[in-house]
Amino acid sequence: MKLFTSVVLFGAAVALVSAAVVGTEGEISFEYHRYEELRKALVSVWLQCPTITRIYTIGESFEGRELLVLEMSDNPGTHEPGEPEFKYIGNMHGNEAVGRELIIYLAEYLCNQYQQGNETIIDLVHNTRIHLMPSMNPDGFEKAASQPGEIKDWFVGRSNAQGVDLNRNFPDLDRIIYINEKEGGANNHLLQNMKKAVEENTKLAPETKAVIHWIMDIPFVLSANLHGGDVVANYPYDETRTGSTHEYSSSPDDVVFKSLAKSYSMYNPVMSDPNRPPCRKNDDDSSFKDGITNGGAWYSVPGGMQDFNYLSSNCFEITLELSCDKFPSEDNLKTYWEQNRNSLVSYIEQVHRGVKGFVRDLQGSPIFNASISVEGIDHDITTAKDGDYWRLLAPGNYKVAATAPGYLTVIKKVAVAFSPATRVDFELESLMERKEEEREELMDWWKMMSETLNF
Ligand code: GEM
Ligand code: ZN
Repeated sequence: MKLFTSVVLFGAAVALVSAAVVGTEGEISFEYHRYEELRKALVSVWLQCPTITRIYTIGESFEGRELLVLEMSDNPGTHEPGEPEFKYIGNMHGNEAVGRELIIYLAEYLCNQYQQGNETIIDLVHNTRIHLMPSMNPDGFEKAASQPGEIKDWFVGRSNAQGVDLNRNFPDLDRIIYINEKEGGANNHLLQNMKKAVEENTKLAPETKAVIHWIMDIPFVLSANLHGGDVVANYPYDETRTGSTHEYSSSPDDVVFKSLAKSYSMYNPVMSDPNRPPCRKNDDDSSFKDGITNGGAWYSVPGGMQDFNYLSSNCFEITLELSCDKFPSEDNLKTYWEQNRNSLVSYIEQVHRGVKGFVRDLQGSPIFNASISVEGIDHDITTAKDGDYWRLLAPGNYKVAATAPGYLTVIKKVAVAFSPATRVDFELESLMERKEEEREELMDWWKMMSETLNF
C-alpha cells in the first residue's frame, strides 16, 4: 500500500495551517466538497487532531485522483494486536454524493467530540482503528458535480471514468460460494493466493483493484458501503443463488447481518419509519422491513463490493442507501447528517460484538491464519498476524473451534451477550509436541515395565 508521502502531506499541511487556524474549528460546514476541498477537509481534521489521525491513499483513480483515507485511532498507522479495524467507504457511485459528505462530517465530528471529551467517542477511538474513505470514485463525482444547476441526472457520474460501474466490477465470489455450498470447498477467503491474478486482471478498474488490495491487506472486521437513491440498510447476499432477479439470498451469517443492518436503521428515524412512502411511486420496496433488506430479495447484484468483502476476507460489509436523491441540493446536507449521525456511530460500535481473542501455541507464539469456526455457521474467520481474531455473533450460546494445520483443534463453549465481545483465547498444542510427549510417555512406561519385570 502506498503511503501518503509525508513530504507531500507536509507541504499541504503548511499551506493549510492558516486556513485551519482561522477556519471554524470545531464546527461542521454542511457543504459539498469537490476533490480539492475534500483533500483540504481531511488535512484540516488531521491538523486539528494530529495524535489520533493519519491520512493515506490506497491508490489512484483512472484519471489520477487519489483514493484518500483518513484513519482514526489512538495509534494511527499501526495495527494494534487485539484492536479491531473498521471502514466506511463512500461515493463508490460518483453521483451518490450524500455518503461522501457524511463521511467527511463524521471525521470532523469524531475529532471535535474527541477533543471535547465525549467519553463514548474517546473509547471508540481508543479501542478501534477506524478508516474513512469519503470517495472511492472521485472521477465520477467530479463529473456529476460539474453538471450545471441544482438538478443532477440520475446516471451521470455513476461509473468511473472508464465507464465501469464499480459495484459490478468485483470478482463474482457469490458464484463460487454457491458451487462450494453444494459440492464442498472453502467457505471463506475465496481469493487466497490469487493476488497475482488480481494484479493481472485487465477487467478490474484501478479503483476496484486498489480496494481489493486494501481489503486483503488490512484485517478489517466490519465495514459499510454508502450509497444513495433509496433509504435502507442492505445486507448479503446481493446476488441470488438461482440467477433470478428477486430472491431472498441468505448468507451463513444472516442473523448477524440482520442485526448489523438494524443497528444502523434503528437510529435513523427516516430509514426505520414503517410508514415512509417509497422514494418513487413505482418503486418496489416490498422486501424492506424495519429499514433493512436482503440484497437478493431487493434485486440481484453480481460483482458487488459487499459480498466480496465477506467472501474474500474476514470483513462483514453492508450497503447503506441514505437518500432518495442521489445528489440532493446542498441545503439538505445538514438534515441528512442529523438523520444519520447516531447511526454512523452506532454502526462502528458493532465491531465490538461477538467473540474475540488470540490463538497461540503452547509457548505463547501467535498462530497466524488459524481458523475460527462456529458450530452451525458455515463461514470461518481466520486469525491475523498477531494471532488475533474477531468473530461477530448475535447474542447466544456457541461452540467455537480454533484449528490450524499441525495443531490439535480446541473447542470451547462460549456465551455471547449483545456487547462487549466475549474474550476467548485458544492455546493450541502442536502435533509434533504431542508426538514427542507420547514418545516420552511410552519410554517411561517401557522403563517401568522392564524394571518391574526385571529384564
Ligand atoms: C446498488 S447496491 C444496493 C443493493 N443491493 C442489492 N442487491 N439490491 C447498486 O449497486 O445497484 C444501489 C445503488 O446504486 O445505490
Ligand atoms: Zn450506488
